[in-house]
Amino acid sequence: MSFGIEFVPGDPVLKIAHYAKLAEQQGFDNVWVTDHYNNRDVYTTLAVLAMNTNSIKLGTGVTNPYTRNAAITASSIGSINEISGGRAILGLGPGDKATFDAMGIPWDKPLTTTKESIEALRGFLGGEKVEMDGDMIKFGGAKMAFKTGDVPIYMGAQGPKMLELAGQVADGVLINASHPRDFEVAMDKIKAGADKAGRSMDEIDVAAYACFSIDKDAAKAKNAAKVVVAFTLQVPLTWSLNVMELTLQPRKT
Ligand code: F42
Repeated sequence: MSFGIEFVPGDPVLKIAHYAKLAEQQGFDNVWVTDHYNNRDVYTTLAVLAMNTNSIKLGTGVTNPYTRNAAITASSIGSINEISGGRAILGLGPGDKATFDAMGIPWDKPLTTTKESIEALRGFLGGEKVEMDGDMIKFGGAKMAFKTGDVPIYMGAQGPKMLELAGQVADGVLINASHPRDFEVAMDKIKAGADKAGRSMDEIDVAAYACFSIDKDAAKAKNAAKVVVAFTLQVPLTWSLNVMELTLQPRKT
């Protein structure tokens, strides 16, 4: 089993770099940085983390296909992969309606948009010229002008269809839940997707993205976590605490 930790760049980037260094020293395998328009930029943060760490993997945890075109995402994560010496992971999820309403961006067909974006991203990260005429995503022959490397793509998913899609197309899944029963149900959905696509579950790194909270005072720690759990149950709008991820499957990356 391996461990990761998520940081929200609501904190200054250099503070997160310090925490990421500590996480690396303590043996964590992954650092994930969230992507919300109202926090520090995810790729700027990951670039600073790349320069301040040596071995820990660095992921968007997660970015979305609405605020960033897939070609821009490929360029950004490819740059992080280059700077970090091949340590990048691309976490992608559709985000949530409330956030995009606030930004004036239509949040249509999140599942289809995620699916088609991953298809385009696989092309870009594989060095292909991407021509696509999907329902939501279209490309007329775009191509990266540098080698991004074959960055693994993880999906943020909780819904049954999203989990099934992850089983079909993703290298990993970040499941934002805490109860063991949630993960049992989720694993069944992921497996159904994997079966449909003729994939083995060994090809998919499944991570429990569970909230944790630490304080010398147990009541204070619990209260701080309640806020995050409430948001997660309602809409994952903003996460003010760190999230720990542990893999439920043997890790491939
Ligand atoms: N969101 C962020 O904005 N920033 C983050 O940093 C972030 C981190 C993160 C980490 C882990 C994680 O698991 C999620 C994270 N999220 C973050 C949230 C993430 O972006 C997604 O919003 C979330 O994981 C997706 O939630 P969900 O799996 O419940 O999917 C939603 C979209 C849903 O409704 N799914 C349905 C389902 O059954 O799975 C499918 C809906 C569907 O089929 N829609 C059709 C379609 O084509 O899209 C259209 C149907 C119609 O009637 O039009």
